[in-house]
Amino acid sequence: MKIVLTIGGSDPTGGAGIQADLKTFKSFGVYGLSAPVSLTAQNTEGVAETFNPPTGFFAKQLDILLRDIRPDALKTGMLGSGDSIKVIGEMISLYGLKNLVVDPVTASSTGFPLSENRALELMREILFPRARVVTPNIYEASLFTGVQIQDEGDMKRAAAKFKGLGPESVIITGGHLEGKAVDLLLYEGEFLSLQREKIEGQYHGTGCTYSAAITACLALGYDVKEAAVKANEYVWEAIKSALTPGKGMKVLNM
Ligand code: PXL
Repeated sequence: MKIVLTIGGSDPTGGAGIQADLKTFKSFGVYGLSAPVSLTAQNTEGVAETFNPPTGFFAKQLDILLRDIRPDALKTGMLGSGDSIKVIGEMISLYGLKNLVVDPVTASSTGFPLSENRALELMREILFPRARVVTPNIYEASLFTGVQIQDEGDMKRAAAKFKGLGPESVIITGGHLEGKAVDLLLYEGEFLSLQREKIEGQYHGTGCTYSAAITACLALGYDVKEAAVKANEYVWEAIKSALTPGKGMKVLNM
């Protein structure tokens, strides 16, 4: 069985973060490892507080794990502090990890900040150049490229600029676009746009689930284009049958 690692935040609702990633890995038939780098106190109405355990302990978690098990692919999500990113960079080099998917999480769906500013700088410096794929949503893509995104043309411009930050390929997820939902892939110099009818509503954890699906597919040996198609399909189906377990946002059914 292929093995996949997620490094990210813990979300007690199970809708986002490493919990959502593990469920997605299970759906794709890969074995999931998880290293929580940050803890959140949240429910479906929003994030109340976050706590980053000491960086030394995070480093220990990864080192002890990777000494024993080698993942076929890995993803990063919410990283909280900049120091954790330095650790991830070191571990990737030390253990020669391949198939890195970076979901450049900056804030929760309700706008609560999930990464300090220094972390954004270090994502740029350390993670993007090592990534096989980056999977920003339109807000994250705007933040890292300076391109305001309103339509598919803007997404293409932002993807081209993001490619300049070093990743092998870029997928901008466009579930938050007005009108229609478009995922825009820039892979081997070509754009591919995956369009869906927009399903209205606030869904928690779509970005985490999408990037986890991409990671699982890379571990399974699909190329980035095939992975994008499969992840788009998976998230679409999970949104269509979303659940409302609490008083706030819906969560994906998986
Ligand atoms: O969707 C981004 C995200 C990632 N990771 C964790 C989260 C959230 C959003 O709330 O809680 C742990």
